[in-house]
Amino acid sequence: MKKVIVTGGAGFIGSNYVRYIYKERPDWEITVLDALTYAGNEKNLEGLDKSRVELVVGNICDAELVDKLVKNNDAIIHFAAESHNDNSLKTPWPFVESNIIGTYTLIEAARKHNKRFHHISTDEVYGDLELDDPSKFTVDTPYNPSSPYSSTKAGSDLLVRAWVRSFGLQATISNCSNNYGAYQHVEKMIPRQITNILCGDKLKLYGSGENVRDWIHAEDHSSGVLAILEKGKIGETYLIGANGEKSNLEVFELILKHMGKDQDWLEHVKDRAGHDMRYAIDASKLVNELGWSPKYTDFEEGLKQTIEWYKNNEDWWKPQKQETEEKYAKSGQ
Ligand code: NAD
Ligand code: TDX
Repeated sequence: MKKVIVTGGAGFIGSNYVRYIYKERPDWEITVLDALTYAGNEKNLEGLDKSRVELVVGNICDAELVDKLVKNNDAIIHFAAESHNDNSLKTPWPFVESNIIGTYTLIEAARKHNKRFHHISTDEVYGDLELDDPSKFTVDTPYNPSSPYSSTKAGSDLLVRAWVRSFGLQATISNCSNNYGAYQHVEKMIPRQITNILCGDKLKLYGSGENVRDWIHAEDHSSGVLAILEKGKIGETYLIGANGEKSNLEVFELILKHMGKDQDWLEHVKDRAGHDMRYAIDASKLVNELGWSPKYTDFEEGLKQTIEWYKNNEDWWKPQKQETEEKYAKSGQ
């Protein structure tokens, strides 16, 4: 493998992956295929040598463009998606289009040209767990998605599985838990709260805050994806997670602590419709079969670094902030 396409490589996790393989695989040529939606940002790829990383601004639903790119590369690592649950509850169609039709378009090209395909998915396809349930999601957990976002991701996973079985597509799938780190759009929970404080606004907690998310640093997601791409068994699904379960309230309290604010800065707002209670990943298959392990095992330390990044990169997030908050204000959140 020398020439790879990274779809969604100008987004949060996709650009982390591009920077990761740029460093770890110096002989690879990388083509980023990204539509630069509101969530994509060319600045996420700044500083990378253009002779090794080419940005093609285009849509994964554009079959002609996709066919041309896939034909000329060895592998496709597919991150591009509409990714935010709250948006999917307001306007579901872009999620159906990008997540389902976009994935269909890519796997048809990969099948035609017999190319290696890795599909990036989420733990949300499994639905949610009760707070007192001792179990975690495994690759055998039945699909039970709750939102338009997670149901379109589930649909895209099922397409990939069917293409493997019926057409022999050379594909693997990974389902990862909640990512955090630099370059995450301010619509998502952690950057929203950090940048709210930096703007003099309160933190906005949905409902009671007892919902649990299983946090992983984006760079650990990237190293997991590279391990699966290179060592994973064709047709298999791997779960990526770093044992980072925390209630939302716990995360909010850590943000308050490290930004020197008290509980008065915390505001309870309207809950999300259909809000999943708890996600938890059992990543033992990835750890035991492929020898992967996460580097960022101290969430509080990773969160402190993330807070510093947002403090130091106001130019990056400021242009997204007002529009994002206006959208939230309309829904009472
Ligand atoms: P993001 O919203 O930050 O980035 C998505 C990128 O995809 C953007 O650059 C956008 O321009 C691009 N894109 C969207 N639709 C496109 C289209 N039709 N054609 C071309 N490009 C398009 O998302 P993210 O948080 O980086 O998530 C990346 C992937 O990881 C998604 O597949 C998501 O489902 C998955 N995932 C995310 C998380 C998380 O915590 N954020 C966890 C598990 C899995
Ligand atoms: O302002 C907020 N206040 C709040 O309490 C926001 C934006 C969110 N929340 C809550 C909702 C969730 O319980 O925080 C939790 C995390 O919310 P998000 O950052 O929106 O993430 P989530 O819905 O859990 O989904 C994320 O992880 C799985 C990603 O956005 C998905 O792309 C990924 O598949």
